Amino acid sequence: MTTTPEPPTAGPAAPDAVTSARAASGAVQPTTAPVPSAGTPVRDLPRSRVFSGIQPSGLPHVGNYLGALANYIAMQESHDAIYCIVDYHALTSTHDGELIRRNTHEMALGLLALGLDPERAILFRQSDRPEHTELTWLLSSVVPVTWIERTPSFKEKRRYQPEDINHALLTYPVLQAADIAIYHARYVPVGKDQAAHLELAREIVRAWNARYGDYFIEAEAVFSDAPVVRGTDGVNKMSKSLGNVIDIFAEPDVIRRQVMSMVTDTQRILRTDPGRPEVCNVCQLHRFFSPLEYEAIWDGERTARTGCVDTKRLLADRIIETFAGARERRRELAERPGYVEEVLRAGAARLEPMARETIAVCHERMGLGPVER
Ligand code: AQP
Repeated sequence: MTTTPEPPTAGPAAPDAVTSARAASGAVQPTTAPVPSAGTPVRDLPRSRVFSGIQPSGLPHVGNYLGALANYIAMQESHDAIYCIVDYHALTSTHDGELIRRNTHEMALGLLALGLDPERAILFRQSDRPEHTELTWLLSSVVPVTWIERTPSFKEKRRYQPEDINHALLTYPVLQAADIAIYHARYVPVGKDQAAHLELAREIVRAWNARYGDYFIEAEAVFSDAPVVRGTDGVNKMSKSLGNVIDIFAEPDVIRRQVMSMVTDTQRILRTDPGRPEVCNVCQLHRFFSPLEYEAIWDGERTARTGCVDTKRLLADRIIETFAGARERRRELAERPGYVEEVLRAGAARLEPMARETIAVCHERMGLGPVER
């Protein structure tokens, strides 16, 4: 068995300052109000590469932000960070080309507005680096079909889109493994819903390494303090496809409406009934959007001094205030023609040498034709 070579480096190094998610988020969002204290403190993680991808399936919501994006932004300060708009993945559910194009643009704009800094992190569009699909094929040759048939997301999609169980949907986790492996990333900031995929990605590279010699890193998931954010229904994961989201970039009155529709503690029927902040999703979100006073808010609920409507109004104000700067920045960036496209293309160009090198090593080990480096 051969030893693992040092992975090639990506773009300029991030600054040395290693900070907590909260501090880093605040530091890179000069135009925003205080940012929620979501995010795993990353100061103890050794400096190495981070990769994560987000689907261009609409605008980011509070679940995406607290579960993953806050950590994207924090980790760009302390790691070599690579973030990707995964448009190849979106093809598994969206078959409208114009929509994918528009959503890719919108998602990139959103990430940049939230504080993702192209000087510190690489942001790119997955389909601009077609080596991802080649590596998917190469990895798929070591993946037993039973591994991917049992992934929870595949079973879920079978339920939610039974009329469209396409082959790409089945292969999705192998593409995800390739996305991470191609850049030799060690950490992957994601929400808990991605835990099974991450575990599978580790198994896939382990199987490849066992057959062809150690090369790929088994990447670790990094979860935030809010690994599963529940939606406005109070039960399910906040999710665009379930329509239970609180948007980040919507107009304030839309955000207010979404928050006011939230299901709270279902056992609190009368205004005078004591509430249970531990189960109330509105109270839980106050932990992140009212970090300095959530205990007082919870106390008000427990003693029925405050009603659910007041607590929701306050949460809506806090969410609107938290993202006001990002909303403004998004408007400014949207007025710069070509800016987003420029960032995405430059990101993909910086990654080309690393992606080609990985494919070249795989070709050598797997007995395929030589690849020009
Ligand atoms: N509710 C959530 N709580 C915590 N983390 C979440 N993430 C998504 N929803 C939550 C994390 O956000 C990142 C991007 O996710 P994605 O690209 O898979 O986005 P998504 O799954 O498209 O988000 P939705 O709203 O759930 O979309 P649909 O309904 O289309 O599937 C990931 O790291 C994810 O874990």
